[in-house]
Order: sequence, then structure tokens, then C-alpha cells
Amino acid sequence: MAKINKNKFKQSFETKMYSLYAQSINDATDEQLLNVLCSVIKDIISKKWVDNKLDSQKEVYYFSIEFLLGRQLKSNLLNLGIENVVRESLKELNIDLDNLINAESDPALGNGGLGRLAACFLDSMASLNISGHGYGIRYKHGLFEQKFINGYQVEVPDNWLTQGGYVWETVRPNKAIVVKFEGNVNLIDKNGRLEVNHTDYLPIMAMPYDIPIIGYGNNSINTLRLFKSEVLSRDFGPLTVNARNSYGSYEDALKYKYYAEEISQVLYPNDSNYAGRLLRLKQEYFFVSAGIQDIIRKYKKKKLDIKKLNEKVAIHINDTHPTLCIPELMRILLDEEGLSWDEAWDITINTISYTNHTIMTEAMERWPKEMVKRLLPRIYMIIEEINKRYVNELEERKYDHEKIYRMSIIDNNDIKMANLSIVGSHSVNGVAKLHTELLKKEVLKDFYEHEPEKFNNKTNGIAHRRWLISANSELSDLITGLISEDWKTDTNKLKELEIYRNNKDVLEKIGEIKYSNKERLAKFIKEKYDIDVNPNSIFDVQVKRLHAYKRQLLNALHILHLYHELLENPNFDMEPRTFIFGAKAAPGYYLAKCIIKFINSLADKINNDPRIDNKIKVVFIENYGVSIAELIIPAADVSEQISTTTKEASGTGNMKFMMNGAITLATLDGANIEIFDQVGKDNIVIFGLSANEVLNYNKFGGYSALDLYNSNRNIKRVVDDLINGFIPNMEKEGREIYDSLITYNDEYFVLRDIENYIEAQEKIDKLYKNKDKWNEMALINIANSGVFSSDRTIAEYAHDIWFKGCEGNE
Ligand code: 8GP
Repeated sequence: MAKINKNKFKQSFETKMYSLYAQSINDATDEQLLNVLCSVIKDIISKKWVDNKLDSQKEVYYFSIEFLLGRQLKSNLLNLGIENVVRESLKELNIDLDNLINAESDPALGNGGLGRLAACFLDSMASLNISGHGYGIRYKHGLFEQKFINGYQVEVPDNWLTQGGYVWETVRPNKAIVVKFEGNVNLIDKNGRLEVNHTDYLPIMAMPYDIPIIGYGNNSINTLRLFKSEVLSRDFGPLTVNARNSYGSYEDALKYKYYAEEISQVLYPNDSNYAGRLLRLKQEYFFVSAGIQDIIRKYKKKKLDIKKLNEKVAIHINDTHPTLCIPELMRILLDEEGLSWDEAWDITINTISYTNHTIMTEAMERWPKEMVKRLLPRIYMIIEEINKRYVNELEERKYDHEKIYRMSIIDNNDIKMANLSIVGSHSVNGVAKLHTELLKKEVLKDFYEHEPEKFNNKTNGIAHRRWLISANSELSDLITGLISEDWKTDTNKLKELEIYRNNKDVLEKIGEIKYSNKERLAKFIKEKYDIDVNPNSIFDVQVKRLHAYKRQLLNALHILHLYHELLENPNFDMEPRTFIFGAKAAPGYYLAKCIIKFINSLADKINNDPRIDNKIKVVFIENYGVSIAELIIPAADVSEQISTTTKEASGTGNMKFMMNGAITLATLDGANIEIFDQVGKDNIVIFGLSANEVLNYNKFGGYSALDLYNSNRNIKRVVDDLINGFIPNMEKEGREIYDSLITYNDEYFVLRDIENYIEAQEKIDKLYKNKDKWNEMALINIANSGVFSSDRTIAEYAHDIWFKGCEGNE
């Protein structure tokens, strides 16, 4: 823990205000105060940050094209253990810490689950004393800001770099790296040794911006290094000899500048689907090459033997976006370090490990051969060679042609990035038990049969410090009061809460905390949208990216069903409900955008219909992201995790809700299964098709949405409403959704699961009527959520993958 006292802190604060802004505290804006505060904190940690070079230990490098960090101030104060001193000192200076916490921009450098997971992992690596660092891209514009105009999603560019910079970053021009694109590659035979001559390439500078990642209560500080792309300055040195940046004309110079800066301009707004755009490929190679060069440079500075790289370095690739780590490391080992192919390959495989995050084929990256060849000529050659050797190996095993074609890295047109990742790494993991099983038995079956020892599961986790201690401090304090502080560093201890399951006082307290979190959210909703929601109603929440497989549509159709029930029978017995949505759709994903419009139109109709006496309210909160999640999740009673079984690799929102005492309403998909295993059938509500049923439908057919529609009154009623004008202002969108269900036979089995879902919702309604029972369920959920801390996940990665075979890691 950092040691500071109030007087010293106040003094540093004032001095910093003068040195940064040459003005007094009284005249400063919140933004300036925030800058000063962050700068003082950076001073406090800076010595540790520099000192934190653990030579003796293996270093882990986590490559991810997304890091969805969320605001850092509060979590840094928490991890440093100085929130109270800082709060009190600022108070004495007439400054409210919470204002500054809320003034920080929220770096949205990720789309959803995959990016947020990477951020949780950084937090856990630092907190577990693992020297583990992130490599990524410093996008100028993160994920777009979402606005609703007439119920439609409108995307506005995200400007998180207000004032041109980010309070926590430190730019390091002396560590800049050159990444080479395009050009010609010649292999020259020099006395039997091949020399690689890469000429006419475009050199792009990768400028490192470092963000400190502070461990919880342990003085350990790691680094997230994000690269910004820039033109190469003319004085960069000898690397420019063969480069094509001796820009002749002014026009050429501008083109080069555009080319360079475009690379880190904007985050691709796609979640769980793949769009093979050249710029994205540039982004991938850009941060991968910069990161790998950086690692090798640091390693060599320590004068260590390059042939022992894998003993000191572990490189983890978060999905296939950083897969070019494999040929890039090969390139350096072969071309720059002069190792033989076999030596280089051995080191590469033993250094790199890979996580897969999806089973959906549309999300699997494939890059056109020609594109890769032109953009990255040397990398292409290396991938070709890897493929050639791999195919030889498969042929020796006498596999049939089809199988070899499926497993090959390069097919007639494309490079298959998942295949390259598996072949070039020593470990392949899925992110929840079911997901890993599906990879082994279905999607990556050939590879699993070929090399079963590579495959393992690492069920996802979440940073409990952010999602419970910080986001729900009242609940966190209650827990600490009941079972002592130890759970904060060992979440398994949360189990001890179970002894309170029949303690009326404790259960009531849990209910009160939930209520006050709901009031806080209700206030936000009133201020922002002028909608009155009742904190005594059930807060039923679905927040996540908008995707057909996540089935926000199922949720909405159920709301429509309830609405009809109420209209038909005003005395229909139900607990009042507030349905809360938060979701961004990829800008090019038309059906997803139609679903947003549908939900907004439905909300409009229901919220303004006096006939139903406020029994239902529907609120779609704009611009869902980390900060707003921190407000919503602690206020949820019901956690909607209703994806089509088999489609959600894991989910991590489900874990955040559980840890905050919400009851999960779920299909047996992804990590929902493991939540079920933890809490038992009485503390979760499950519905819907099983994994096998979905797989069978997919393989053998036999599902007809039209038959269901024709034979079931409830289904017909809500589906017809999509196109009969019952909900105004959504004619086109309603038709699109209708077609997806009826004309295209409901790919995600919404109609197949709806009756079952309605029953499950009725069960929720009944359970909520008994408050003691409900609070007991909440307690059981909290008590059993410890296993979903990302500390557990990271400990498993460290033990089974990164430090496997290392001394002291038995
Ligand atoms: C997500 C999975 O959909 C989700 O189930 C899982 O919990 C999460 O990864 C973390 O493992 N996948 C993605 O976010 C994803 O594939 N994003 C790609 C577009 C980057």
C-alpha cells in the first residue's frame, strides 16, 4: 500500500497545480483538478513503476486488439489503499473526489466481452504479483458513442482523448519502434545462409503510450503499452536505408502521413463477427510487430540467450487478432537472430498460447492470401512455410484430403487465423467448460484429435475489485462486516456468507442495499430520460452487445406478451416490472439496429399507456459501457442471460450480476452452466433448448418457426404485432424482424424457446413475491460467486499455461 499523509498530499496537490497550470486551486476546472490529482498519483507510483522490473521472474505479455479499461481513478485509489486519505485531503481543499471520479473519460478501447476480459486480466495479473503486461492499440477514437434519435441508434465518434491526451498515460518516444509494411523481399544466399533483404517498405512508427496497472495492496505495478501509429521522423536512424519514405512531393508526404496515422485512428466496432478489411489487417500487424520487437529488445538488453526465450517470456494472444505474433516472432528469430527454422519454431510454439472466444464461424478470421502477401510479404512467406511443413506432417499421419484441407492454414483463397493460432502455440483454451467442449468436439475437432494435449479450459472471470468492492461499496462493506476483509484477496471466502442464509437481519440488509442501488439508478433514469420507474418493481436487466444470438428479441417479445395479458385482464396478477436494456449494435448490423428501434418503440407505447397502471416500464439506456454498467449492475434483481444455447462462449456480465446478488434467468449456455453448478437449481431460473437439441437442429434440421407461429396463439399474437401497426413507427424494422423469424426460419430459436421463457418469467414473478426467499437466493449467489473472480482465472492461466514447468510451479 502506498503511504501518504494528508498534509503531504495537499502540499503535492497545490505544487502540482501551480506547475501544471500556474494557477490556484480555487480557479481550476474539474478537468484540471482531475489532471492534477492523477499526476500526483502518478508521482506516488512512478518509482515503483520503474523499479518493477522483475528480472528473475518470467514475464507475461498479453496481446489484445481491445482493452476496455473503464475509468481508472477510483480503482487506482482502491488498489493503492489511499482513497480515504485522498478524499479527506481533497475535502479540506474544498474539492469533492466523486466529481473528479466522474469527470474522468471512460476509455472505450473495446467492443464488449473480449476487451473487458483483457482489462480484468490486467487487474488480476498485477494483483497476483505476476509481471504481466498488455500490448494493444491507442485508438484515437474508441467505440462510438450511441445516441437514440426517434428510437434509432445513431453513432457519434468517441472522443476520449479530450485535450489531446489521457491522464494516466506516459508517452515514451525513446522506445518507439518501426513497423514495416509492403515492399519487396529478396532472399539472398550468402554462403549457404539465407539473408533476407526487405526493400521499398513503408516504415510506420509505433509510439508507445504506457498506462500503469496497479495491483491491489501489493505495490506491484505493471504496464499496458498502447501503440499510436505515426510517420517515421526523418532522424530516426539507419533503419530508413531501404525504406520508401523519402517522400518526393508534398502530395506523397501527405499520403504517407495519412497512411501512417490512419492505422490507430479508430476501433473497429464489430463484436463477435469478422469483417476482412485491409485497415484491420494493418492494425493487427502494427501492434503485434511493435510488441514483439519490444519484447525482444528488452530481452536482449538483459543479455539473455535468445534460444531460451520461452523460459523467460510467455506471450498470450487474445483471440486471433494478434495471431501474427507467430510469424512475426519467427521472422525475428530467423532473419534477425539467425536461428534455424527448427530452433525458431520450437521457441515460438513454446512461447505462445492462444485463447479462442467464439464458436461462431462468422466470427472466425480469415485473411485473403493476396492481401497478406502484398501488405506483409515476408510474413506471408513464413506463413506459407509453416503451412507447408504442417501439411506434410498431416500427410505423414495419412489423414484424408478433406481433413487435411480443413486443417491447413492456407486454403485456396485465405489464411485461416484460428488454424495458424493452434498450430503455432502450445496451448489452446476456450473460455467456459461448454465452450471448450464444443471446440473439442465440434468446431476444432480435427485439431483436438490431432493434438489433444494442447487443449484446455479457462473459464472467464471478472475483476471483483471493480465490480463489487468499488461498484457496490455498501454491499462490499456489509460482507466485510460479516466475514472480515480476507475475501477481498481470496474470493473463495465469500462462501462463509452462507451461514447467514437464514439470518433475517442480514437478508433484510441485503434487500435494503439492493433497494438503495435501485433508487440511485431510478434517479439517473428520471434525470436522463424523464421516465419514472418504481424502485419497488423488479429490475429486470439485459445489458450486453446487441446480437441476434443474445436474443434481446426474446426478451422484448415476452414484454409484448405481458402487455397483452395486462390489456386483456387489468387484474392480471404480476409484480410490477422495470425492464432495462443497454446495448450497442455494430453500425453495419441492420437486424440488430431494427431490434433497437423495436424495443424503443415498444417502450414508448407501454410507458405511455395508462391502462396498465405502471405495471410495466421499459427503459433502453443509451451508450452502454463500463461506467454505466457500474451503475446498472448493482441495481439489478434479474440478470437476463438468454442466448441461444451453444452460441455464447462464456459471458462475463452474468458473473458481475451474480456477484451483486441478482438472480440469473438463463439458458444453459456458456458460463451460465457453471453459475448453475455453483448455486444449485433453487437459486437460478433455467429455461430453453439444451445444447444437444440446438446441435441436432443445426445438423439434421426439423425446426419450423412457421409451424410454431401457426399453432401457438401467444406466439402468433406477438409476431403479428411486428407488422400490424400495433406498435407505431416501426413498419420497416418490424418487417425485417418478422422476416428473420418467419421467412428465414428463426435462426436463433427465439420462437422455439418463448413458451418456456414465459414460464420461467412467471417463476421469477412468484419467487419475488417472497422477499425473504428472494434475498436468501441473492445471498447464495453472492456467496458462491467467488470462483468467478478473474484472480481465479489468472491463477489458472499462470499455473497451467504461462508458468508450466517453471520452478516453484508444481
Ligand atoms: C466474447 C464472447 O462472445 C463472450 O461469450 C465471452 O464472454 C467474451 O468474448 C470473453 O471471453 N467474444 C467477443 O467479444 C469477440 O469475439 N469479439 C471480437 C470482435 C472482437
